[in-house]
Amino acid sequence: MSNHNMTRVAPAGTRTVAASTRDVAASARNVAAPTRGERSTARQRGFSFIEILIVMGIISVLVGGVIVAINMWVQKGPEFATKNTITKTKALIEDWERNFEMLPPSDVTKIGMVTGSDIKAQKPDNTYNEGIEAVYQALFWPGFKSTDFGGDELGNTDEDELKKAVSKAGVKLMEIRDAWGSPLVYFHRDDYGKYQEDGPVYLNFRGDDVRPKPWRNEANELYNPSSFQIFSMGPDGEPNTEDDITPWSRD
Ligand SMILES: [Ca+2]
Ligand SMILES: [Ca+2]
Ligand SMILES: [Ca+2]
Repeated sequence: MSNHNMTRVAPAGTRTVAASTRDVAASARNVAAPTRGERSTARQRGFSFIEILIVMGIISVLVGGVIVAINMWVQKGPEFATKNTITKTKALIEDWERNFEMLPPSDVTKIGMVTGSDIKAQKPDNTYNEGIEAVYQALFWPGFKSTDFGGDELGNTDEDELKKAVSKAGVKLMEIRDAWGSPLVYFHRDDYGKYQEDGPVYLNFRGDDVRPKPWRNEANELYNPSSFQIFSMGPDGEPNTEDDITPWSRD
């Protein structure tokens, strides 16, 4: 085909296209104009209803998910945090034992003797929370790797302090605590016997005196007889009850 032929054909095609576009536009006006309002109203109604259903469905799924998440956080959050703190502290105590070939004593005045250092802590002003206070001091003792605890993991329910710091733990006799604010309980194996009848005095998050005892199983056998026990008094702040959190299974 020559160029001449193409230029002659083109206007005819353009006219045809233009004509058919006019036809379509005209028929669109004829057909669409009277019914557009009705159709869009009907469509709006239909979509609104379906949209409401979909949105309600999405909202109920989201709300349900959020409620489940909040419930899990409220119920499991503190428990989870407490388990983590116990697991971490237990591992540090085990490292401490490997390092000094002794477990941390439950008496802060004995740490110097156990570690073979000349440092001797004075006798604390009170006997509250002494096991876990001694652990905290021991974990910062010279010769042991540095230890980190988050602010939420520490408390001082009995607000006591040493007159002079003996370690990087500082003067305050801090306790490693659970997520409800009670000190964790620590028993060196040597404590099991003496605390079987009368446990040491701990001050829980409510400010109540409680007397935790070494945990025993249903057969009345001590857990961890040759090492130590560390546990949380749980949400009720009462030791040796069902809600206590122990790093060993009590099933
Ligand atoms: Ca104390
Ligand atoms: Ca204290
Ligand atoms: Ca409890």
